[in-house]
Amino acid sequence: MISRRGVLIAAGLTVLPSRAVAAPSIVKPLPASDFIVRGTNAETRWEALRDVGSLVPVSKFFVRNHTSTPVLDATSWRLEIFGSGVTRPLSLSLRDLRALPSCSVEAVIECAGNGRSFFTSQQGQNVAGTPWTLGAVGNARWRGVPLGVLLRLAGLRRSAVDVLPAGLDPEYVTGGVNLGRVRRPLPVSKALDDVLVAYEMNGADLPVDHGYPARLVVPGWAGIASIKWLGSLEVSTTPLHSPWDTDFYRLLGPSYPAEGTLVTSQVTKSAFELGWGATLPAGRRLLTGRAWGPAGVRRVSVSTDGRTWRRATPVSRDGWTRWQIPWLATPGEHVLRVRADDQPEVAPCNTQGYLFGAVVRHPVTVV
Ligand SMILES: Nc1nc2c(c(=O)[nH]1)N[C@H]1C(S)=C(S)[C@@H](COP(=O)(O)O)O[C@H]1N2
Ligand SMILES: [Mo]
Repeated sequence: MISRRGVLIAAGLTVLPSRAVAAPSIVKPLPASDFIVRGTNAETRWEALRDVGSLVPVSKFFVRNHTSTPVLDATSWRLEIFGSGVTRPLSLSLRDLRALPSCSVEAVIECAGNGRSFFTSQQGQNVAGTPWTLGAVGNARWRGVPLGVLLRLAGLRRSAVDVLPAGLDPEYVTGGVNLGRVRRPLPVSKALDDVLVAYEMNGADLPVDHGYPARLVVPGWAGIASIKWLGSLEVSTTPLHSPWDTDFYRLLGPSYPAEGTLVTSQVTKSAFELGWGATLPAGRRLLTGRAWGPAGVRRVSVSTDGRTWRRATPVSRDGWTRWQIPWLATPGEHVLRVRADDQPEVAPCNTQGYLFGAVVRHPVTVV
């Protein structure tokens, strides 16, 4: 007797472990030791990064899907570049893309809503959206073609102002309204600066959940800019818009102008490589964590007593800064705090809970 699993394997199909059922929108396994599943998304558990180097392996990298991961056929995939901002529209196959000059960068991708739940738990504010803790962030090495190379190949006009990348995942329907493909305009100035059309993550083909066969990587900017499953790039001499810049990813609320403020760069953050409310044995311990920001991080300080701050030691500084600091842990309840550069104690509130950059109060119990 050959099992159904055996038949599928014989047919060359991947059989997913049953655990993946928790988020049918995501293909890779999401073991509970590494991820917290939140609807169509999964955030990385910080304790799962404790013994991990600078690069987050795909098996632990967070996933943010508006709908679900599409499994695209790379042989028929094309990237279309068109619009009033180019003189030579292009239709590239994956082979064409791979034949172009490439470069490799280590860069953090972080959801603009990372840390959103702390607006409520630390500041008592109501915000809408996925209640991430701090795990909607990851650092990887990406290889791909600089977007500027592609735009110039397509005959970029000097008058071009915006590029609108669109994904090939299912159209996004919310509140009964179909908003179409996930897409968000990017100014030509950023497109020509450091953006990649990436086809590799950590030295291997992009995994399906992270945009196979190609995605944008927009260093320092909110994760929404890094469009996955890239299918087209419209280039325009007039400003382009989508609900992802007119409605979502805008800072709205009493302290902002009525039309809101566009989210572009991320804000500086830091985290301990510890579970929330972790139990630790008393004695000499090494606290470890990471800190990151759109222009890197200079200083990391840690407070273990609710009052004083001590400077942590950087361990590596690549896409993000890994740091460590010794702590003599005494039995009882403690609140640990880490602050990178000028992280404030309070984050300015916005109704959709973006860019929570305040110092997080991390509870632990020492026994
Ligand atoms: N096509 C497409 N691209 C997308 C998204 C999406 O749902 N569809 N989500 C965006 C958001 S909001 C984030 S934070 C990042 C997450 O990237 P990751 O899933 O590879 O971690 O992808 C961005 N690119
Ligand atoms: Mo995001």
